[in-house]
Formats: sequence, C-alpha cells, structure tokens
Amino acid sequence: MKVTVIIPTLNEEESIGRVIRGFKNLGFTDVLVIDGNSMDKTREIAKKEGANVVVQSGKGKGQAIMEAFQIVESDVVIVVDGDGSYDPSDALKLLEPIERGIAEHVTGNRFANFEKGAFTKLNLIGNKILNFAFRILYGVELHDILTGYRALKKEVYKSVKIEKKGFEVEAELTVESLAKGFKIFEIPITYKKRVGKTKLSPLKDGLRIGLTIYSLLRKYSPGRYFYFIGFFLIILGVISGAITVRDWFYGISHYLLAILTALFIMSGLQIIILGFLSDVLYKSNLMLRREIEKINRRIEDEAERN
Ligand SMILES: Nc1nc2c(ncn2[C@@H]2O[C@H](COP(=O)(O)OP(=O)(O)OP(=O)(O)O)[C@@H](O)[C@H]2O)c(=O)[nH]1
Ligand SMILES: [Mg+2]
Repeated sequence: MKVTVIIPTLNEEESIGRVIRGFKNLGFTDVLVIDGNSMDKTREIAKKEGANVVVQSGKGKGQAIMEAFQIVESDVVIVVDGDGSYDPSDALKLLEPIERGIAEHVTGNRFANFEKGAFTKLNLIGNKILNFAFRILYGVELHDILTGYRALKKEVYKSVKIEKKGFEVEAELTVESLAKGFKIFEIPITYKKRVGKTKLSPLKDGLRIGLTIYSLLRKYSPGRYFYFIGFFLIILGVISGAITVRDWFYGISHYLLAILTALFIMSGLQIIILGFLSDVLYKSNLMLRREIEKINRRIEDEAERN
C-alpha cells in the first residue's frame, strides 16, 4: 500500500521539522506539506526535512486539504496537523483497520489519552458538545469527529466534496464519508499540547462547525434534518398551547397565542411529513447511485483487464 502523509501548515516552524522527521523515521517517505503561505520558516524547514512542499492556491485548512487530495494519487493518505500535537507512531494504528479491510476511513480519538493542557477548557467543552450534538443528530456512535489525525483510502479522499474552506473540514470529511456509505472506524490515540500559536478561534469556528454539522445532515439523512425542525416547532406549539389553555381556565383568552399554537403545530407536522417524503426519495436515489457506481467499477475493471 502506498501511503502519503498530508500535513496542512500555517506558521508551524517550531514543530514541523520534528513532525516530518517522526513520520520519515517510521518509513513514511512520502510527505506532502500543504502550506497556507506561512510567514515564518515552515516551508524552508519542511523542504530540508525532505517533504514535498506545495503552497495552497486558496485560503483555510479545508481548502488546503482538498487541494492536497487532488495532487496525491496514493492508495491511502494520512492527514495530520503540523503543530506537533499528534504522535507519528499512532499512524500505524490508524492504518491497521484499512489494511485489514474493515474500514475505509479511520479517525484518531483524542479523548482516549490527552495530555493536560492539550485541550483548552473551552476547546474541551466545545468538542464534547459538538460530538454530542453529532451523535444525537446523526445517530452514529463517533466520539471525536473533529480530530486532526485520520487515514483515508483513495476511494474516499478522491470522492469527498468539501464545500467550506476552513476548520469545518473535519466535520465535512466525516459526514461525506458516512453519506457515501464508507465505513468509519475510531481508534484511540494520544494528544499532546500544541507547539506554537493556535489558528483556531474557538467561539467563531466552533459556531461555524456546529452550523455545518446541522446543515450537512441534509446530505446524510434529509428525513432527520426535517424531523428535528418539525419537532422543535411542535414543542413550541405545545408550550404556547399549554399557556393558552391554562389561562383560559382563569378566564383570560389569548387569541393571538392560540393562532400561533395552531401554526406551530401544523407547520411542524407538515415539515415532518416533508422529511418522511424526502427520506423515501433520498433512499431510492441512493440505492440507484450505488448500483450505478458498482456497474461503473465493473466496467473499469473489465477495461483494465483487456
Ligand atoms: N495550509 C493551511 N493550514 C492551516 C490553515 N489554518 C490552520 N492550518 C493548519 O492546520 C492545522 C490545525 O490547526 P490548529 O491551529 O492546530 O487547530 P486545532 O488543532 O483545531 O487547534 P489547537 O488545539 O489550538 O491546536 C495546523 O497544522 C495548522 O498549521 C490554513 O489556512 N492553511
Ligand atoms: Mg492543533
């Protein structure tokens, strides 16, 4: 299996040398550093350590990773941050499920073993909330979807589409893989305190990631996307209805609130029905797409053989 290590970097001169050396010492000779126009010595050091260095054409970690996915042609890629927070030797663990053929996408779960200070308090709480929201919304048991350490097979990294440019990339990679039917496996890894300055702004990026997780639900399960909105409206309706009825017993009539209650409940129900219908459509569409992909692969195999 040919493996390429992809490292997105933005001003990581303090750590990048050690990160590349760590992978090279383990036998990962093919390292691609995709740099966001660092103002420090990141590119220079990376070249000296024998990495391929490419300056990304756009902006943001997400854009950098997508560009790297276009350049690379290996069987498997390992994507890892360049800030020294991940242990290169964990890459071997990430590759194992792929080698055994039981997963196409393997992520490193940082919560398994993290050094004190590796997560700031805000990052730890934010990560827990976003992972919890993800599990409730998607109904998929993953515990660290925002990890910066993962391995992807070629069929995954060549087919995922990332729309957002920044730190939403981790959530997008996870959801795109699930939506395309690839198996994701989570492996415990160690997580250390980063060297150098963070590029993540916890509140702004956290909010963006949260919104992305919800809006991507449409891709994975349009039914669920609508069900959650529908249920939310119905709950609002039940609350406003309860107030209306309670006060009516005391001789107070809330005409506007009564109308609003009816609106909440009726539109909530309609949105749930819409969700049901889109799920039916989506599932039949998905089945067709998978069949077409299978046929395409068979045609390609035949063409290769001849
Ligand atoms: N090419 C490129 N890399 C980026 C960009 N922004 C961040 N990175 C890199 O992406 C990786 C992750 O960024 P971090 O700042 O470590 O974000 P984080 O790991 O979520 O946050 P910390 O916990 O503070 O480390 C690092 O290697 C950064 O150098 C960018 O715009 N372009
Ligand atoms: Mg980091």
